[in-house]
Amino acid sequence: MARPPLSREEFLQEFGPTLHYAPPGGFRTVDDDAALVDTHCCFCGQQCGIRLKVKDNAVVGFEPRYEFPFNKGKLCPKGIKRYLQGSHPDRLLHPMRRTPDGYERVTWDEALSETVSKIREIQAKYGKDSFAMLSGVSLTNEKSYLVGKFARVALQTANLDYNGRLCMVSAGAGNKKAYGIDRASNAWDDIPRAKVIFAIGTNIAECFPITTDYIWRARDAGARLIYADPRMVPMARTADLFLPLRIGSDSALLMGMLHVIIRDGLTDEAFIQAHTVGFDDVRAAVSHATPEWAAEITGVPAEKIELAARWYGEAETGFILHARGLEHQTKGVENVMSCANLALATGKIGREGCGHSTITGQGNGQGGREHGHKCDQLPGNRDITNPEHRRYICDVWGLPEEELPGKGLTAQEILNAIHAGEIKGLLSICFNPLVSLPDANFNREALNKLEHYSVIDFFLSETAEHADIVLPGSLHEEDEGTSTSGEGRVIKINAPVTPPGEARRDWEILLDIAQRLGRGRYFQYGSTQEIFNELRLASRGGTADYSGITWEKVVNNQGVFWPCPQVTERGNTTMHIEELDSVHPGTPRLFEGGQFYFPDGRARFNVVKWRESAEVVDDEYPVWFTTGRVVSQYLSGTQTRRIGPLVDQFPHPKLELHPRLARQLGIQTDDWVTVTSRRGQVTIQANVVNTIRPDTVFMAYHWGGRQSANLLTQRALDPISKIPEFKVSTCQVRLATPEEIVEGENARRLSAVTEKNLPAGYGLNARRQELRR
Ligand SMILES: Nc1nc2c(c(=O)[nH]1)N[C@H]1C(S)=C(S)[C@@H](COP(=O)(O)OP(=O)(O)OC[C@H]3O[C@@H](n4cnc5c(=O)[nH]c(N)nc54)[C@H](O)[C@@H]3O)O[C@H]1N2
Ligand SMILES: Nc1nc2c(c(=O)[nH]1)N[C@H]1C(S)=C(S)[C@@H](COP(=O)(O)OP(=O)(O)OC[C@H]3O[C@@H](n4cnc5c(=O)[nH]c(N)nc54)[C@H](O)[C@@H]3O)O[C@H]1N2
Ligand code: SF4
Ligand SMILES: [Mo]
Repeated sequence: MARPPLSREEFLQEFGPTLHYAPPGGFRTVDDDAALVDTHCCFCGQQCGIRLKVKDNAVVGFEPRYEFPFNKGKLCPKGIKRYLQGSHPDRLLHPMRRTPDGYERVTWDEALSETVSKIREIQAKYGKDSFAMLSGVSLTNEKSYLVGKFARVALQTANLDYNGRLCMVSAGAGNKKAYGIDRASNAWDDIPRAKVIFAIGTNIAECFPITTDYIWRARDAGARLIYADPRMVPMARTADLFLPLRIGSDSALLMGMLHVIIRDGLTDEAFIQAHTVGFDDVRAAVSHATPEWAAEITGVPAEKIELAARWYGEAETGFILHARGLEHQTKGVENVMSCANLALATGKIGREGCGHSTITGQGNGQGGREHGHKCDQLPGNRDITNPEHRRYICDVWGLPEEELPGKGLTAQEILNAIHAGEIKGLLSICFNPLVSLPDANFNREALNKLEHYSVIDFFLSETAEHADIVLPGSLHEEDEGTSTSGEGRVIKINAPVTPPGEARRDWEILLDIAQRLGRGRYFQYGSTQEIFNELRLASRGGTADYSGITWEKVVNNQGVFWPCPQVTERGNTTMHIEELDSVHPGTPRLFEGGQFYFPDGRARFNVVKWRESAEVVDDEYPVWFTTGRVVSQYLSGTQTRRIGPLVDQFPHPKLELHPRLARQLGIQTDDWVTVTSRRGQVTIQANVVNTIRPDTVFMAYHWGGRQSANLLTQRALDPISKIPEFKVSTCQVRLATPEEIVEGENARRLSAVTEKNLPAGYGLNARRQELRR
């Protein structure tokens, strides 16, 4: 049913991606009387402070926001060009209904009536859980919380999950198992105080550019940098020690390091005794993991593993940083726990200059994983299967407990269930699964089987091309609320402009649907601040306690670090959220004094045993395949592939491979190559570089269609976190045939259209003008 009604060419002409270069009227003309509004970048989890220039209800530029302590005015290429997202010619400006040969403009009433009648029809026929919802954490805390409540209370489905399932869940599960709480252990201010920094599975310079500055400051103060990655990514090129490990071998490397630390007496016995549980089992589990054993598996020389262990173990203070490189694996949770074992064994946590942190990826990847739009979660990082937690949230919501659904399916499992015909309807907001989930051919088949699909977005993403009803939602700068940065700092997002045309704020769309589903009484909010106040109450007593945080406190303090419970001067908690302002200052550094978030206050060592990834190289697929990012593109690219200057920096995906492998295969830079896996194939140009292991190729994943890296990846999931194994699969590589090259060139041609090439008054540009009037 939900098949795209237009050809790729037609979609491109009508909905873009159009490369947008300058605000209407040009950049310079608007300088003088533009208003300046403090807010944050809409992209990654660093959530840099930015000052937007606003004129005539449009964002037309930016200035540095020096006062915000995290980035002190600095921005990366994406932050600098983010303003080109506003007033974009591809912006969806009115609701649409799919017809056999395209889309027709409909009123909000028609669009929402159809969505609601399809929800009712499908649920009556196949049961409540046959209608699923997918959400995303570019949304604010308020909207994340609202979606969690909306799906359970208005849609009444268990099947709600979010795009953080592809991102933060291995770290989340590992953090909870080791420390009892899921947050970066420290404010980033502790990084420059570390004497050794161990970065593993993260391309910091390209993905977290502002964190680079914190690491430089540590190095200026004499810190050593150890870097482990299958690619010599930009920051690794400057490291004191580089460990080019084979993809999927992280836990072996980390076990080898712990073995050396224990063997050489570099553990902190007093810390282990006083503040942890389970060390003996972990010690036993790594007794065989000699550096030679680890070298065999990882391909990193044993002497380097020894040196890394000694540098980390001997330093007075140290910080471990990782991101998706070791988390995007079927062993993601185990890899995170292995890092925690290192930090705990050496007592390098909970004090100045010491920490172990995942680097959160998505804009609100931290806050969005606390307030209940995960399939197994309720607000405050509560557990949807825990009777006490359910009771508390039902009290806050005024919902009879038997009406609260249980645990649902995770993101890829929802697509699997759609493919299997078990889920028939879908509502999505802020997620582009067709580009971002693994095994895109499979997911496309799944979307084609849906009986109904409604989408809330501001651009027509590749997934949205399959929608029956398109509901134009709001950009970051059009909806106010809070977000929680990768540090754990709750910050304020301001909305200097209102949605253009007939587009509406996301939360108002959800409220309208809830009302039409007859559940309006549970959603009586007049503003997002009212939603935040309910979130505070709902989070109270959970591990992610926001009850002591007010918007005012956030603004006055340049952010507040959770946990921040509501306590009065006398130390007691209050009965009602608005009653008293909390005196709690927030918690920039977790675990001070060795206090962890388990009932006995002790951290947990977790035994990890070495095992292989889901797919390993063989005669048929002899090359390791891995995926990730480039600095100028963001996620599935829906947003950044529309910003001209960012596309100019990196217009198309390329296959990174080492000269030795290239020589074997007869490939040179810019040759067209075909990469094949068990799932699919792509034809792109090669980029021969010295900075990657000779047994591995790398492809950035920000593109859709025939340029999508996820045509090749597999749907294997981590058994605990259910994160897909984006970082490890296998492939064949060869020179492309002439026919494949033609297809490859076609895919490029159809990936974007340049604004300048549009005929005057063409398409949405014209429609946009008309709506603005
Ligand atoms: N420019 C840019 N910045 C971003 C984003 C973006 O799309 N673009 N997205 C944001 C988001 S949501 C996220 S999640 C983060 C991601 O941030 P990162 O995780 O830092 O970025 P990735 O490129 O996904 O992968 C990191 C590294 O993992 C390495 N790697 C591959 N396989 C393995 C392995 O088996 N083991 C180890 N140890 N390393 C491996 C890759 O070589 C790569 O350098 O970035 C955030 N920032
Ligand atoms: N092969 C491979 N695949 C990967 C990864 C990888 O490293 N390799 N990384 C994974 C990771 S870490 C991540 S985080 C995912 C990300 O994957 P996705 O979450 O699917 O990517 P986004 O581009 O963020 O898609 C979000 C959609 O939401 C819309 N949107 C953004 N902000 C808002 C908003 O405020 N309101 C509304 N209504 N819509 C909004 C955007 O226009 C876009 O269409 O991709 C994953 N996929
Ligand atoms: S580092 Fe992240 S938050 Fe900062 S400007 Fe770049 S994309 Fe935006
Ligand atoms: Mo992510």
